[in-house]
Amino acid sequence: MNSHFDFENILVDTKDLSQSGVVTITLNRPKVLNALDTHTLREIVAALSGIKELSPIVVLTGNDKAFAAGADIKQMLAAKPSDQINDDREKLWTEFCSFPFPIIAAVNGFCLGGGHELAMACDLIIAGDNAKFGQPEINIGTTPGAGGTQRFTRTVGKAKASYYALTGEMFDAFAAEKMGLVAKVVPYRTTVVEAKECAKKMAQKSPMALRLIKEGINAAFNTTLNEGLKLERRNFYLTFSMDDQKEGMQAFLEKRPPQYTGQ
Ligand code: DAK
Repeated sequence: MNSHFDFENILVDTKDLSQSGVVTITLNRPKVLNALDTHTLREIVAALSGIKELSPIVVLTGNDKAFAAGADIKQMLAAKPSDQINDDREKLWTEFCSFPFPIIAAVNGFCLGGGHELAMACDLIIAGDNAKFGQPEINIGTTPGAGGTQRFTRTVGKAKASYYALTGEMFDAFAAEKMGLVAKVVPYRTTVVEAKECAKKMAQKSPMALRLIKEGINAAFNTTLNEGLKLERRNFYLTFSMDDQKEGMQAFLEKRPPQYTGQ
């Protein structure tokens, strides 16, 4: 493996990249339930930046006990507002969210606070049946800071987001599925396998089309309906300048699998 993929707090597995177009990033701070300190976020963003040119589909996961139990409370305890403002976490979150290709969160165990926010910042969540979600910041005298009042509310609606963010109660994978927060619940031993299968399916599609769809879906969170529809239409028109659109439609008519080049 290339040396720039050697990190302290994450494992980056690129062995499936050339065959199936999938990279797996595993959060690896098991002693603190994968608490997300700034260094870990920096490593995730560096890993994404290192693979971006290869148009990969990314699976982001943790271990059986925790996807991530939130931002690192030890790191935050003594912080002043100025430390928070000057910290580059905000920039790192923005960079994470602007990764152009799909990121699938494969979530087992605790997925709390910043961990939940990180999973929601992915394109979709596949949850193991042992997953526990929540925004417990209220239990430690603070508030969510990376989407726990925003993405969460837009995804599950005001009543559920208010209930969970204001009580700090956790909810399980099946409740999360019912609320539309997770795409699928699977036996926890198979979560990463299922996420990789889903990633492999995506990796067979046109990377540019995937990118445009991701952009469109994210726009549904950020813009008015009319603005979003305009962007969607422009992206649709744009595909007609792509070899991949010609190839996809040609292959359909010739009853053969398409061979996309990403052009
Ligand atoms: N940070 C640091 N250490 C943590 C941790 C965390 N979030 N969560 C767990 N740990 C550590 C524990 O301190 C313990 O360490 P030792 O005592 O062994 O040294 C070890 O992990 C195992 O945890 P427990 O002994 O507590 O394990 P249990 O199974 O008994 O309980 C638990 C598991 C997940 C229920 C519990 O650990 C827990 O409640 N953890 C804290 C969850 C939490 O409050 N998370 C929210 C943190 S605040 C922002 C971006 C993001 C954020 C804010 C701003 N910007 C971009 C501005 C996010 C904020 C947050 O996430």
